[in-house]
Amino acid sequence: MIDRLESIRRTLEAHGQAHVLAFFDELDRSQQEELLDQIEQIDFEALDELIAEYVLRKPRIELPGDLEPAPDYPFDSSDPARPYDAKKFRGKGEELIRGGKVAAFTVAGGQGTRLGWDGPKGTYPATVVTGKPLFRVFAEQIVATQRRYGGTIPWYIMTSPINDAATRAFFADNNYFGLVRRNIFMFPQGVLPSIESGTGKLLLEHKHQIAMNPDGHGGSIKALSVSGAIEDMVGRGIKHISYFQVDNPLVRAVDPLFLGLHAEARDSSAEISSKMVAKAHAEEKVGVFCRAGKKTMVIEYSDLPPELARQTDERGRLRFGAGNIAVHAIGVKFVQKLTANVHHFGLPYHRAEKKVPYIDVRTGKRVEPQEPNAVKLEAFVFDAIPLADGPIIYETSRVEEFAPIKNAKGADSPATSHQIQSDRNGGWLARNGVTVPSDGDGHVAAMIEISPLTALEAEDLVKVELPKVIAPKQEVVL
Ligand code: UD2
Repeated sequence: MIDRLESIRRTLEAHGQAHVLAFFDELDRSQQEELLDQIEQIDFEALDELIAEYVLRKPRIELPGDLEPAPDYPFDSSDPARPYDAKKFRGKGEELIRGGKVAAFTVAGGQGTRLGWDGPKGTYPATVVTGKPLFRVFAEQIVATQRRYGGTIPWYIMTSPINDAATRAFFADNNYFGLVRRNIFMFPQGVLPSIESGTGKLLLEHKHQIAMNPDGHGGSIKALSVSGAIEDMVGRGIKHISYFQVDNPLVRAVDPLFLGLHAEARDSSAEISSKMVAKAHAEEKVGVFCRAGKKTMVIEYSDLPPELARQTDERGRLRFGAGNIAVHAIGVKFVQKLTANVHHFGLPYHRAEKKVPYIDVRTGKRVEPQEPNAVKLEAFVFDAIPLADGPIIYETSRVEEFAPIKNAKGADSPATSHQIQSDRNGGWLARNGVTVPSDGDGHVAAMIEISPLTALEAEDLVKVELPKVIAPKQEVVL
């Protein structure tokens, strides 16, 4: 222990971080071990570079001068702007699913602080009437898709060290939602220390613990590799990964048309493809797909100058209006390419200034900062797009597929998500001849929930016994 402590102390001193041992002598044996283990996990050489590049200075986001909107495959495949054979591509996607070539992948490592939910976000009760948790909604989609096409869709779930145990327990308590246990592969993402702004110092969250944060959903690329998930996929013959975030109960977890376009479209390298929806308004907080020269990229909402965000085209639509809903199809080979050199993981980091509580090393007292005091570094998965040869973008319909739950109140809250879920489900019923009440603003005035086990899309309701009329405010579960 003494030798180990001395060697760690020397490393810390060499990097100006020895203060994290300030309370070492007060700790009990297991806490001392925990702290030393944590310190040994940190790559201080790499951290010094990150601190110099992202914490002690703010890297300026240089927007390319030749920024243009990125082209996409429109939702309406007969749109004269870019017609395509949707039936053919859907068939290709179905073949891939049937042949066991597709895996589902949920990134569920985020901290969910904005929602104020004390537990992994995937355990949040998301549906309109029965309050089904997000994880169950995705599981039911996977079960239903497997039933329809045959073939197995293994499900990979990225957790974080903070919510990994709770996520595993939730799945076990729920009997894996009817899925086969060995087809679910969970792994925690990486973490990085949260760094004090201005000083570049590590912060102690507790006397025996350094403050750390998950390394962003972009960390999923590296985590897929180091966790062995990619190796597992290769062993199963998986070629494509259907990537989605844990916060969207309307996401089409495995979409045959999108996967078919990704794998087979002429301009797609099948490396990474993305879904987009038209932005609801100029200020909506989603990144937008852009192109500069030959590169396609997402410019995050906070980096897009307001004058560009507000520009309109000749049809009066937002020019930079292709909103990123964080749904991607990713080639297994592409992940292998990006992670071939584990020491040089290619995605850049983004800095976010946050309030991080810490123990003051001079007084030993806990400080709850009122203003942001620290920088958290995160990688974003969409930064992989410019690294791909032929990334494509496919437009989907907002009401069909995008109802995220991010905040407790206001935009992207349970209330807005419930309304969109009822709107989508009411639309499906109306298309099948049911009279559905409307509130006069174009929204459905009832609470309608449809399980993926009943229908994955509107057409599936043809075989279901449906009510003729739904009354205003009625609760319907199908
Ligand atoms: C993200 C996108 C935004 C838009 C929006 C659509 C970024 C930076 N912005 O906004 O452009 O596409 O989603 O809904 O991505 N996560 C992890 N590990 C982490 C961090 C996040 O697994 O370390 C997961 C998290 O559990 C969630 C998702 O990534 O499923 C979204 O993360 P977020 O809440 O940080 O991104 P958000 O909503 O600001």
